[in-house]
Amino acid sequence: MNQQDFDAHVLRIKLEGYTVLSGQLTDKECQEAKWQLERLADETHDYSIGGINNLFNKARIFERIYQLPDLLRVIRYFLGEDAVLSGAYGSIRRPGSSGGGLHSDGSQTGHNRALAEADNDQRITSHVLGLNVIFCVSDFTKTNGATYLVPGSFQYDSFRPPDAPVPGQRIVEASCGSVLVFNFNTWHGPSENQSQDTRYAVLSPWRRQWIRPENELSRLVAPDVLERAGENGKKIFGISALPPYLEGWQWDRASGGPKPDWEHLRRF
Ligand SMILES: O=C(O)CCC(=O)C(=O)O
Repeated sequence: MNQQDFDAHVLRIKLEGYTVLSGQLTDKECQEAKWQLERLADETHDYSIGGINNLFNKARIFERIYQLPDLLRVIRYFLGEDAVLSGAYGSIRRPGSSGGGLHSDGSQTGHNRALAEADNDQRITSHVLGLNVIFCVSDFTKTNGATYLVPGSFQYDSFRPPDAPVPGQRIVEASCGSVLVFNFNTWHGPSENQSQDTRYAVLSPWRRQWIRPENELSRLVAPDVLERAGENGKKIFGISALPPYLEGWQWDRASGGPKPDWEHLRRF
């Protein structure tokens, strides 16, 4: 991505709360991802978002979600060099799937989980604390259940969206292989699938390293997956962000564990 394109994506996220990076996955990769999502759904018989989770551990194709330099550049611009992946979910929306309500993220483990009484129902909007990254594994169209969102809503300080339809809400259309990136304070949701086609996606939320992730990926990531991710993986899976459970001088921050002399104190 050249500097001009990068600047345009950054500006869109700053102004509207979202952007679309096209051509991040090839058609062949999308086909493989679809096939793997169907396989996993068959195995678990669970089509809910929680049903197909931690995808990077389940097929090599899903390791691509944190290997794309243009995407990482945008994520790290907003969330810092040590931004962490917070989950990797599969989403299969069959013809006839009803739409989901507008919501913002961060309400399970993040900054919107339990606002304090003194917050007066106002969420933090001054900085980008998290980005949701949705891989369009099939085309996202006006009728097949594509994500809809309210541009600019990330700036609105109320945690609760007004009743739908909210003025300005729009369905994001994007071709297969594109990635929708949005500030997780942006009100969004899946739209109704009125088409004859299934909509496939991979949802991969990212957070600042000091925000609790949706899943403790530093513990969940499989050793071979982490190994393949190399040095970058320690940041992405939050390993270098782990708070020490030993004294600071006994702790190796980069590897998220005891220094060699204190290996016998490692907790598993
Ligand atoms: O599946 C979609 O289009 C939206 C997903 C969503 O609402 C979320 O990730 O919070």
